[in-house]
Amino acid sequence: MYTQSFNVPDTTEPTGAKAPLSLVGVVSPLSEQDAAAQTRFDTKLNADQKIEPQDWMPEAYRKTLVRQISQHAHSEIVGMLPEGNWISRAPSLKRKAILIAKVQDEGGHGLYLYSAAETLGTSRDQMLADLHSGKAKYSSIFNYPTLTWADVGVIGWLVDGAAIMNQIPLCRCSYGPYARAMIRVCKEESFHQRQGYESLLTLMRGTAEQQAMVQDAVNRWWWKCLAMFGPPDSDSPNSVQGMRWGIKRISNDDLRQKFVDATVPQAEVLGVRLPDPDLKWNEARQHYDFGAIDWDEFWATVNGNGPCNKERLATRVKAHQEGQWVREAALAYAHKQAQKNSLKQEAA
Ligand code: BYC
Repeated sequence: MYTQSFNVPDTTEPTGAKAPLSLVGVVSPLSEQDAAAQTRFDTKLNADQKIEPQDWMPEAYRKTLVRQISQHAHSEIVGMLPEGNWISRAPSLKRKAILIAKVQDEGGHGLYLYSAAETLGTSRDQMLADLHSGKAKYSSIFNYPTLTWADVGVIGWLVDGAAIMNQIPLCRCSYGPYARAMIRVCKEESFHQRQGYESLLTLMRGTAEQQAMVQDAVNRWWWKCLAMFGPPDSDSPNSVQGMRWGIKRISNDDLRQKFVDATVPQAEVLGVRLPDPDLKWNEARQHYDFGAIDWDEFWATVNGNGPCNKERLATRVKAHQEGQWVREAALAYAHKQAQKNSLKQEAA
């Protein structure tokens, strides 16, 4: 997918920062040229051009991208689990087909993102090992249980809605492979959000019990979705540098506000109440004011102590172990094909 990562770099580019692993050893580092390389990097960023895998980049920029993209990839594949739980219990064939397709899309997003992270010189094995050992983070939102069918609709409407709000600016991220992966991810997420909303509209046109089920799900997910955007800007250690590098384009608090402003009218159409007594339109700010988020709960969840953290990780590790034979079979097949091809070439 990201074949540009295999381009041979310009040998005059110094490697003050590490080159992708596949290129290490090809270029001799010339430290006196580091400043010139940094200037070229800065010039590209200032001109809003993309940094590509073969370009020189500061080591901290590479590390930040590996951190964010791998966390994002992990969120996609762990995000398959809460919804996957409902595939066998979807209320109709149509809903089951939609849910299977959505969960499969999330797996695909994980694959694009792992591929994008690999262009930075890390390996998929390393990223997965970090996820499985609990060293790597993934989105807090996937550590809560999906108790009823309405949760599946609410995840589509609110969780995917929050995800899109955060991910659209990432299509303009300064790192080319990440930005390009996000364009496709956002198109699919937008479909996911609409299907969630449509499923909730159907429930809201149903019985009083179905309506109460939707309201209960909204009550449980609303605050978790607001926290999903990350800590307040004043407590966000990575934001300033991330924004300077053009990785992050809009701050955590500004995205959260955009999400609230966009969601309130959707809730009105749906006929649900957002569970916040402080939620009200502020004429002076031209935005909705909203209440305080429970950051202690957020950090407890991020640090492994949410209601489903252990269950999610155990399921991921089990799925990985059970897939070992598939990976081995694919490698054995690739090896056989390579041998066949080289025999053919020798004979020709
Ligand atoms: N959960 O300085 P900050 C999806 C961490 S996929 C856990 O603001 P940054 C979907 C943060 O990593 C959704 N941890 O960081 C999938 C940092 O820790 P480290 C995932 C969080 O990077 C399937 C620390 O808190 N989306 O929606 O500038 C089905 C300080 O934060 C969270 C992405 O990953 C959190 N919610 O900003 C349905 C998008 N928030 O790494 C839906 C890409 C913060 O220093 N990522 N932390 O140890 C981003 O845009 C940014 O990384 C974040 C955080 C806005 C998440």
